[in-house]
Amino acid sequence: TKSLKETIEEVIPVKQAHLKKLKTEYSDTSIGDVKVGNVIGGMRGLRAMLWDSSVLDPEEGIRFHGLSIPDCKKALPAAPGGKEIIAESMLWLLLTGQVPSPEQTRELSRELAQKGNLPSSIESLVDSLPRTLHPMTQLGIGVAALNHDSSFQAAYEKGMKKSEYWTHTLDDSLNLVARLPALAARIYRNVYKPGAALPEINPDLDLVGNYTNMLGYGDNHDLTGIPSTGGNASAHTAHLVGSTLADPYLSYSAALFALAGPLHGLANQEVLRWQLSMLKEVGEEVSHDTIKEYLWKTLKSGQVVPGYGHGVLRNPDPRFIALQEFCESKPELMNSPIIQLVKKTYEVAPGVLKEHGKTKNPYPNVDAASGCVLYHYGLTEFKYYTVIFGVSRALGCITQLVWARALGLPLERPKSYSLEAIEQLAKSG
Ligand code: FAM
Repeated sequence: TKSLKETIEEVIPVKQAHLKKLKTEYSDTSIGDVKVGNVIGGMRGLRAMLWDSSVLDPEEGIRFHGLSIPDCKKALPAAPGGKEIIAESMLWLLLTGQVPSPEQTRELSRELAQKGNLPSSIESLVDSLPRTLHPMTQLGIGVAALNHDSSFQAAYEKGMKKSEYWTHTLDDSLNLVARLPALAARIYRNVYKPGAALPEINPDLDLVGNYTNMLGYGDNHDLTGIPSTGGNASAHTAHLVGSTLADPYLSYSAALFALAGPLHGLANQEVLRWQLSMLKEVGEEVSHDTIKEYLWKTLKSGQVVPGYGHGVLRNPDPRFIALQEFCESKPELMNSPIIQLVKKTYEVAPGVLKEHGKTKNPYPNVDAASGCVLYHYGLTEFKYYTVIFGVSRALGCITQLVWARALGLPLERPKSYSLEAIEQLAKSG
């Protein structure tokens, strides 16, 4: 069976030829207008970014190389003893566009486990951070510092050829993904369980199994996340920083700091805070009416309803639906008051948000449910939730970094204009 690197190597000439065709045949063809609304509206709707491994459709949600999340669940090898997609098979699909065999997936698990230990200098660095520093800040610092051993940076200093960029980017990227569980688990231990022993990486476990084991939850794949990719703030940040030829560690640490914003990844922490304060206020006997009242209270106080709305999607997020289905398949989850509350809120919130009339998408996004599942499993430290999101999201971001280097994509540099200049352009255009 072919290794991951050999499989990518085979796909590269096909993709390079495709890019060349686009360049020669269509470089001057327009695929959309730029409206003033796009420029002052955070570039929403602008068709301005090449991201090969996934496409987000406003109606049906994300597809990875053409496969929807339900397709992926059917096609991709599952985690040992479970039904959920194993992270390694998703990583393989993202990087190659191909579904791996169970053997290839296992081999990748072994490779990642073998590379998973943190260098001792990084352990000391993370251990020296104050416990009160937000875990996301700690994760970003740790990931950036891993570039101490960047293969890309070392090869660049020696003067590598452009055609070799992708192999070093792949090496760094796999090292990064491999080390994230140990780094993220160490941060959890330091902040919430100081002095507790930290299990070693187990070479027989897969990436998520090792992560949950080091967090102290055994080999529990129920805590697995689904990675997401595309033009969202964190993925875009990784792409932008990577385009400067910063190595994958620096690029992904920048992405993590974008993910740490409350309108983005921090929303899962915010959802739980919000749902728990609802539970406290209305008691456990919640009804649709009391939830409605609480939703209006949030909106009238000028706050957003966390976990609802999306920059692109215009339907319930399929990742939210997948999590709902996952909860429905487990009776103990369906009995959990917090999961019941998420479900009931979903039955009411779209109606309230439609009546409120501001958000273009009144439906839940992935964060409406993810934190609540973790809470149910006993991981009650909200500030840590975005770290878990940051571990799973790496798969999508590093994939694009490898492909950007394999395709020789250039430095990103959109043209910016002042208010005055935009008005002049609008008047003359
Ligand atoms: N509750 C109340 N108002 C909302 C809202 C919500 N959940 N979502 C959007 N709006 C408002 C928004 O603030 C804006 O108001 P103004 O015109 O006063 O500025 C208006 O509706 C139009 O916004 P939009 O075009 O529908 O959404 P955007 O593309 O600007 O923003 C989000 C998208 C995700 C930032 C926004 O929906 C939001 O703030 N949601 C709550 C926070 C959240 O759940 N974020 C997580 C997103 C998730 F996908 C992720 O990144 N992990």
